[in-house]
Amino acid sequence: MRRLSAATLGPAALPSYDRNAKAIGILHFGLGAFTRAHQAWYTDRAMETAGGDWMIAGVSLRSTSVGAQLNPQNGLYTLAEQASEGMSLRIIGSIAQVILAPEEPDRIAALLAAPTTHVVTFTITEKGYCRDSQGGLDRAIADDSSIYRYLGQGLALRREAGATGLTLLSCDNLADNGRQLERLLLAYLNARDPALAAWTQAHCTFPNSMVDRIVPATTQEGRQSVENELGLRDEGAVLTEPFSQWVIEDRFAGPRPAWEQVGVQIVADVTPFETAKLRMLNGAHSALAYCGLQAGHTFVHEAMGDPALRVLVEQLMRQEAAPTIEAAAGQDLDAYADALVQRFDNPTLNHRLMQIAMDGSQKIPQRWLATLEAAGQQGRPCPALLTALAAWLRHVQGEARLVEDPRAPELADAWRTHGREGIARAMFGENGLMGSVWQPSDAALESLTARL
Ligand code: CS2
Repeated sequence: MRRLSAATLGPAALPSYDRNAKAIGILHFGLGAFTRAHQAWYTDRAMETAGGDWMIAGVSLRSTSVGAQLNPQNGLYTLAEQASEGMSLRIIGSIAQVILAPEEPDRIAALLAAPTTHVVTFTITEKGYCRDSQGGLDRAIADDSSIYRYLGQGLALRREAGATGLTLLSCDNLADNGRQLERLLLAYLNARDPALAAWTQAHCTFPNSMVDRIVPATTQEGRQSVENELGLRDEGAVLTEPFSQWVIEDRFAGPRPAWEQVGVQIVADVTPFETAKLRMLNGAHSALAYCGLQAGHTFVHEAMGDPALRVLVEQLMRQEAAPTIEAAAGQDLDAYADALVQRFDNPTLNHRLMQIAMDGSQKIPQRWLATLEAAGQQGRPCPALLTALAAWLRHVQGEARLVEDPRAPELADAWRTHGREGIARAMFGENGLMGSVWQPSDAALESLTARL
């Protein structure tokens, strides 16, 4: 089968804008499947609708596979939306090229300094921010090969060139993601070049944003089904659900794509959307992952088909998480929970629980612990969340090869040292390994221990 590329794709299927005539306006760090189904899709449609020089240069921080998938295809790939009624395809043209960071740091710095670059976006996952358990910058990790190093080099060059500031837009599932990026980057720069930190603070902005689209890792089977429809081999194909949402705080340092014309909400305050998404969608996802795997399920929709887990997820979203969220005007949390149940039920996505179970230590503070803390302050117990937390603790106690988590060795050690009776306190009590987001009562710790 011939490979998808600008040459093999018929003109009718190519994006309507002239890709070669457009400059790169966005540098993206962490070009995985999610970006291809989300930010790149919005930007593709924004260029089609309103024009502008908003091609994306995607940086792959470690993996060589994304470049191997997309560069031979001139950055083109298929986005397939899957619903029970079938699959619909769109060719996305907004990615110009993929750069492998360790091989071409100077190219990244040059793009960060280029006057045509205005926006830098990030999907580097929770652990990519190199936070310690108290949320501060973990310098030992950050010094090594983190985004901060690349940003530091690029911003220094940009300041020298006298260019305008950049919008640095985090698209990761962290509470207050923009402010966290700002705080961590400034901590990194301040330790090396305080004048550059001051320049960055004065000229760059860090909007908060909420991103949402369920994007399972692409499988061979998925690629094959796209190939069958497209008539071309597409190594970069991504399959996703029809739903998508992007809410961005209106805090840009300079020009940006006309994202608002293609469904992006640009708002004064992202917090209620971000909190609802993290505590309800992601919170439910992580509960399904650990409880579902332990009940022998493989996919999200299978776990949702398990009556006991369905009740657990409903309870977690509606009775435990929702009451901790101050909804924005017009935001209906009950309807949101209804829609989430439907999305989780999608039988065509085959979203693996194992994919969600990864990096739990980085995810559960904003997904569960913040809810537990807020509910605790309101005097409400959270039995569903405690059940989920117990499932996570059992998960990290389990076979090491199944636990993908940057803190896995530390967590396994804690189990060895403290055992079943002491693990809850060692993790969540005063000076616990998981930091201070949740300050549990003795009763909550006992209730958690009883579930182990
Ligand atoms: C998931 C998310 O893997 C995970 O941890 O909870 O990637 C989730 O699918 C997205 O945030 C949905 O927008």
